[in-house]
Amino acid sequence: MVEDYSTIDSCRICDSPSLYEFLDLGNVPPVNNFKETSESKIPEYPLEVVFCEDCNHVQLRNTVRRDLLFEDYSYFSSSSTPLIDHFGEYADSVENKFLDAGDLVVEVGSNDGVLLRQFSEKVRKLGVEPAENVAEKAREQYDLDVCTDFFSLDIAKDIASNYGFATVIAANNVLGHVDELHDIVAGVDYLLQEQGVFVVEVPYLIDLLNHVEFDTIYHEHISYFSIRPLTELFEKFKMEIFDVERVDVHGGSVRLFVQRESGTHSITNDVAYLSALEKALGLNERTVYDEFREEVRRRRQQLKDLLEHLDETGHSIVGYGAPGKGNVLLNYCDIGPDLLDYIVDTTPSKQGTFSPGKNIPVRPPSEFGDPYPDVALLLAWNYRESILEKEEEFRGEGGRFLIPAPNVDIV
Ligand code: DWN
Repeated sequence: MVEDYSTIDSCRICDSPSLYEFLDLGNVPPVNNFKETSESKIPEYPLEVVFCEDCNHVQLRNTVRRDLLFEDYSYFSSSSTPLIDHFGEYADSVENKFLDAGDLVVEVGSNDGVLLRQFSEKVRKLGVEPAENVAEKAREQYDLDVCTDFFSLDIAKDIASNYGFATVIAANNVLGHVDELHDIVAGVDYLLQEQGVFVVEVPYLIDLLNHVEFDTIYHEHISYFSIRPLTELFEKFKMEIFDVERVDVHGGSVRLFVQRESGTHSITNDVAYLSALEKALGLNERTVYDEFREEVRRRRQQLKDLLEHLDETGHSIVGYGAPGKGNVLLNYCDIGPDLLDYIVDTTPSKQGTFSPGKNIPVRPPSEFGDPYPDVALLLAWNYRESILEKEEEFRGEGGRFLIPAPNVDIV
């Protein structure tokens, strides 16, 4: 029988056996496996986080089989308007910096085409997306060329023979989802032109730790990146990070620009600044991770106490947004249908389903104001500004958002 998950005994980047476990979030269901009925049970898997004492890479101890997580995927990037704007800026910036007419840009993990469709028609575009249901949306709605598969060295060879070599390869919120990091970078190394650029956007470990973003830790996210271990990973392929930008998306991310060591882009100071910041904050020592664990436990107690008090004092409470991370928060903090009447979400494929683990019904946004609840737990806290603006009437009528991160708050 094929096991649902495997367990590492060495670091995915440097192969060191010195892995220090600092956080255990218990057994959690795959957070994007929304269910058709409240009765259907889905398996839960351990969620333990380890820190490599040699290259400092933070990663999950267990790897859930990727077909269980990504084959029929419920996450569509374009369901979040702020993300459409974010990737519009990204496409403009990358095209202006690195692409000429006729160049090939390949996106690994292209989802529903939220980025690719925003490059101009002057460049050739190819998506690689393993979830057929999501890839189909990119093809049908935006006429994009998408290869339905998990990117790898073998896929890179197929692409090179059919489309040529890429001037830019992009991978956004993807590298963290990959168990075989060396194989995906080997694929990039093969497919990238000699002077090509690999653009990688990933949530940033410093923001995760500083804002106690424990809910972003789940089985899809195998790795939690910082500059130092990524530098070591790319060095193995004679590649280097030559620039980095911090971007305000998904709780705080970094956008890395990577070239071959023979590349002509000069290395900016920002790469060294962030490496120095990581060392100054102690990301190379156990203490910061032990402190994070204690902060997570404190956050769990704060949220549970506040929600139970609001419930006991007669307040109606719903969840706002059904992000994957929301299901980590609900399961780890034991927040169920006794506290939340329902969750609203803009993603059609999530509406009418039940949240994995806690079986809270997910409904369309139209039900939010019919009637308004007293309190909305903002599970999609990373879109705080746009959601508070959108729900001005709710707040004007006395409704309040309970914000779980970066600090517990009511606004
Ligand atoms: O890596 C990943 C991150 C980047 O995106 C994937 N593994 C899965 C996904 O994680 P997530 O589900 O936590 O992502 P979001 O983008 O924070 O999800 C937001 C959810 O909230 C979506 O389901 C859409 C919904 N939403 C809403 O209902 N009303 C979003 C906005 C902006 C809204 O106004």
